[in-house]
Amino acid sequence: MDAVHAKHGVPSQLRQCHVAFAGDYVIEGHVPMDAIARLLKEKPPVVGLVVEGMPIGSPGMDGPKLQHYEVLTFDRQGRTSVYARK
Ligand SMILES: [Cu+2]
Repeated sequence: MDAVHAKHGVPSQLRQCHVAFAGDYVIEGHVPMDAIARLLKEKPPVVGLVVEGMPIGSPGMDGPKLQHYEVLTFDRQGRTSVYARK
């Protein structure tokens, strides 16, 4: 996994348990589809999107109590910015 992350420019502190690719973007962690669709439409100059941790209520993380979480964009330097709040 580390090699995959390094190859695609994902800063080490943002690496999650799941990684996916959408177009030229890296999707780290449990990122919802609507955020990915928006990313592919808007094409911001970032490496990709990340959801840190494993929030309950994010895709693939069903649970009794929804947890609010943020979808962040990130760049190669590890700078993040909030892209969506869930
Ligand atoms: Cu996970």
